Amino acid sequence: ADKRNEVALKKELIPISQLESSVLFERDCVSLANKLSASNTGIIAEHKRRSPSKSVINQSLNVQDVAKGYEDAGVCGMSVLTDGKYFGGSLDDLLLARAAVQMPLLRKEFIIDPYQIIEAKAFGADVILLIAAILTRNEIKSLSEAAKNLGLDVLLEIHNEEELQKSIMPSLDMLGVNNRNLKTFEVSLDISKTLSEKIPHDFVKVSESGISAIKAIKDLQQFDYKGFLIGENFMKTGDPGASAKEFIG
Ligand code: IGP
Repeated sequence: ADKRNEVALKKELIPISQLESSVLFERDCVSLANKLSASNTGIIAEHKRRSPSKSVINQSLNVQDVAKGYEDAGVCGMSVLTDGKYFGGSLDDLLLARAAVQMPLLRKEFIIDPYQIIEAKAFGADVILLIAAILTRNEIKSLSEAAKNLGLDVLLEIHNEEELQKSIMPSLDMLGVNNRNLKTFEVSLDISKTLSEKIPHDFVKVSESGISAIKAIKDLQQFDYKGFLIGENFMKTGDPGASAKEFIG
């Protein structure tokens, strides 16, 4: 509910007509789901300056360099946090990353309004995140369909079976299991392992958060995961691209 008020109160929104006439709005999106399906490593590397659980992670690097480093390392895609309040990100970060690389970009944001999806597309995203914990089934349906109509991929994030059952629908491309409990910040890869068999096979499975070793990826691949969303483990080093490269070989 907090987030809803924030979006509603946000001043000086760019008019939709202006977003829709931007150059990037015409760009053909690159499918992250397809890239993950075709990859042996499946890394989605995140740009994350700080977080509520860890406070400062890395405030000194610029987003273009991080994006280029990740792309050179051979990751499948990049997640760009655009939330300012909790993560210190912005839509400018997304735009700067877009100008630097060709790979699919995920707009990492608390999306609750179709306006944010139009914004995502106009600022260069290929994929949006929807979080089951903060949306009703009807909202997930209308938001995911709006994204599909713009050619964007949809990653739906869940943390338990109830959220999964509530969310299953054909307008989703990827199902992401967040290993971190957003309320307690507790992290366990067992969440991904337990939920894996409940997720229908037609969705590309992504494991999110708390991944800090190649061994963890190998384990999760046994549970049918194709994508691995990694932020802190790469961002906490001086050279996130080089850290990602170690995971890809
Ligand atoms: C990355 P980590 O532990 O590798 O830094 O996690 C990503 O999964 C995490 O940032 C995340 C997130 C979110 C952030 C997952 N879901 C929803 C904000 C909102």
